[in-house]
Amino acid sequence: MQRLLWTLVVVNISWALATAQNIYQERDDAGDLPRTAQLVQSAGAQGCQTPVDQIQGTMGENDVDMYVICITNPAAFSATTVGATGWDTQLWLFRCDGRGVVFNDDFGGSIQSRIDNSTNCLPGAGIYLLAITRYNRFPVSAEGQPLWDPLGDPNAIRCADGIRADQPVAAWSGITLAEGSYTIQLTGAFFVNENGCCVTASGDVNLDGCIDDTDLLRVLFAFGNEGNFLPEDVTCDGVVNDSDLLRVLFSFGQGC
Ligand SMILES: [Ca+2]
Ligand SMILES: [Ca+2]
Ligand SMILES: [Ca+2]
Ligand SMILES: [Ca+2]
Repeated sequence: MQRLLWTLVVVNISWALATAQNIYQERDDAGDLPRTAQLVQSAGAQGCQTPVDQIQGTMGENDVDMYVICITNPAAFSATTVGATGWDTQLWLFRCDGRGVVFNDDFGGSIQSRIDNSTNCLPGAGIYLLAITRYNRFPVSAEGQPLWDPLGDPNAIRCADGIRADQPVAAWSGITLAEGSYTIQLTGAFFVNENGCCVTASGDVNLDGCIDDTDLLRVLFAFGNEGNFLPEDVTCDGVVNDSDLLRVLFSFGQGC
């Protein structure tokens, strides 16, 4: 009898664990560009290991909410507002450097959205930026040109196919009304750590687990380079300079 009781307890606990949802709630207002995107982070959650099942937030007027998430297996990834959000959403995925990856406006006959890797747009595992907007607010390059073709099929799940698909998002165009709350359901998405997109913050430029002369050389050869989230820019301030060199030097030998 006692054994049966224990079995029941264990079964109940496993059931509770299996159905528990890891929900991330937007804090204040998530930003709309890579530099201001909100880290999907939680006390007790491990970067790229603890799954996040849902993101909940609020959409204001002309709003864009961008979140930093980890995707370890592109084939397992999906993000959708279908059946979970009541208004005309759009979902966008970007690389950390701001270039467009995949987008959907209206999925499966609804006005809500779903993105996944069914169209093979994701270049691989890594840290990504997931953004939600209301229709019709869309990302543009520094010259104001769209990253996705505005005349493309709104029902399709599309890789960046606009005139400036090769450029990072610099701003958003289009005016939208406030819409209130939303829920994005996720699969194959994980929390990130405090470094977010700055994956080489430890000084391990080539991500081989050891900080050594290879990393030092990478920084030296990239010295003076500017851009978003360059691996050699271990401080992630947009430029490779002596601060990056110092960080690698101070961590030299770690993990080797
Ligand atoms: Ca926002
Ligand atoms: Ca839509
Ligand atoms: Ca290394
Ligand atoms: Ca730097």
